Amino acid sequence: IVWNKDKELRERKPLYMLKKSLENAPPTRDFVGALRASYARTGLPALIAEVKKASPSRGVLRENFNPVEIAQAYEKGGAACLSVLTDEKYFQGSFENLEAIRNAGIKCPLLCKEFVIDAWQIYYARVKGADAILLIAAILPDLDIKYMIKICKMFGLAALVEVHDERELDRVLGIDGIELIGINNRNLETFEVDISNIKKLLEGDRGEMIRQKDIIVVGESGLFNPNDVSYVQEAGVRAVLVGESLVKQNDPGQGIAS
Ligand code: IGP
Repeated sequence: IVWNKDKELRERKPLYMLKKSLENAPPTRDFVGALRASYARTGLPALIAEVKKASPSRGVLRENFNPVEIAQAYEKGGAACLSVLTDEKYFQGSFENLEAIRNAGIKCPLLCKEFVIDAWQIYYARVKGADAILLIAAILPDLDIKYMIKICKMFGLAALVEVHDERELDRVLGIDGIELIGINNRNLETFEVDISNIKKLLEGDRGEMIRQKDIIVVGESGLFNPNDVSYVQEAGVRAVLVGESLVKQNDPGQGIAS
């Protein structure tokens, strides 16, 4: 897969045109704080519940897909934060979904789940009501990650920096100011999912360094039941990102307790 963003980037407004919208954007909410508070309260990994219609590996996950209803169900069910897919090509998401969820008065902070390759996308996510954005180490050089983290700080946005292997994790651990690291169990090239990936990456010195820096690790993908969640918690995870297993339930909020 090539994470092709040509269409969006071609249609983008220049930054100076976004400036007015930026002034009117809703205030950001504390994404990292919400994760910490939930973990402190429950002693269980904080849940980031994902509003996801489809994926390249699984196809359409839910037929009657109403993003606002799903977000409301997640909030009611006890999610700490939400993740909203905005990529259209592979996930059938949209920035309109993000905006609609933000405007529906959802209090959970929102992660904009996008393949960010250009700083413009961060400004745009902010305009559409995001409280956090995703930065994928596999598609961004270190310099871009550093630069984008600065932009996020300027806006009060959190950055979830995603890694899949040791090499990416080591790169990211060398960058200052990172508060959230996502470890993806899914290989974005082969789509294979292996939840022991988190354990492998957090063993030894890397796990120690993460604890010292008080970075929150988010366990991402392929988590389906309480056993999976305890397994990654034991490995050192303080938050989890769950999409498929929740979105497929009749009532997506009901799934959270179980
Ligand atoms: C959710 P799952 O297996 O619970 O539906 O996974 C989330 O981790 C996954 O959607 C994801 C993702 C990504 C999607 C993780 N990293 C990067 C798009 C881009």
